[in-house]
Amino acid sequence: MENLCEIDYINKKMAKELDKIYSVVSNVFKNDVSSGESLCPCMPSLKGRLAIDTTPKYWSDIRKEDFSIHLKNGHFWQTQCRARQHLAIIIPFRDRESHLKIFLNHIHPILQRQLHNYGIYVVEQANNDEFNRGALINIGYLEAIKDHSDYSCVIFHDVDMLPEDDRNLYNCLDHPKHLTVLINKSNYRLYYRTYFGGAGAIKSDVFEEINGMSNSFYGWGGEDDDLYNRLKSHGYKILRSSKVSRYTMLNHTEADAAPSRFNLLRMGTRRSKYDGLNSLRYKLLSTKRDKLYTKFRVTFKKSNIRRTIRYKRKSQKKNKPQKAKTFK
Ligand code: NGS
Repeated sequence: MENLCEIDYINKKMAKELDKIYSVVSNVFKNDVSSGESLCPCMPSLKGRLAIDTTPKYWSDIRKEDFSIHLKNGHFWQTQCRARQHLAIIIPFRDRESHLKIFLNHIHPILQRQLHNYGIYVVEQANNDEFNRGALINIGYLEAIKDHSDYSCVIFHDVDMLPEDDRNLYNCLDHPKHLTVLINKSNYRLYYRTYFGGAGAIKSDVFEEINGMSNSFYGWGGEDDDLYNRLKSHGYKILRSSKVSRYTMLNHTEADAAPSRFNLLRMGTRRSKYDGLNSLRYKLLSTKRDKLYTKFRVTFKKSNIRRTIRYKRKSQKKNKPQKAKTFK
């Protein structure tokens, strides 16, 4: 029996009702979190709407904050109660150190208040090709489970997205959950019905079942839509909280959209069996263990990924999905 919370802000009606009883419930649970053996409550004591601090930060100041005290390598283990889930938070990354500081300063206290066990993994693309968000998330997942095999929930998270409300629970349910539903940049409206970008939570076994994300999307756009299509084709629906899933997006220059993305999307679900976790070839250049995060610096070759895909397509019928390889 998994430790999933039945309560969540999944639909508007429920959110309304929960909002009404929120203050009462949080006070009740505040007194209930005492024994190290008891399961953490689904609705821990939370703050609700948060102030968003986007001012530039120094690493040394962040490390002095209260939330840093019990962090090691970006990992936090609950001591007050038994956490329901163990989250691997995966951040695809390149050249955004100022955002990373603001993000970590903001997210750590939220995850700790939500009573999770978690590890934060920053996955940095070292090769100079266009950014490949899907491959980085896949690599982050594979390296995270090597680090700790008991991660039950994968959270992929763009570094520029700051949650505005800590009742937006970072946990996995049976179906994948989209976290970044309402973003300031879009005037707090959902971009489109099938949007699954920004940040989301997928159970680890579901992420493996769909073979992770596609490794083929270089440059901006489409890889999140492809993930949505993969999940749909495996019979999953995307859950969204209303009202509390609000985000501030940090400013940055917009990348050029990749012209190839529509073609890749069209063939996406057919390709998914041999383009994903099982076709990754990458090299782990270094692992940095910081108090606030673990960073994997990785490189992969465009041609390698493409060649693997072509090869797999020819031999698809004969071969079962293979384990990911690192190249030397
Ligand atoms: C869609 C992109 C998604 C992207 C979304 C929001 O058009 O990858 O916009 O982008 N899909 C395609 O291009 C096929 S945002 O405005 O947040 O940068 O996530």
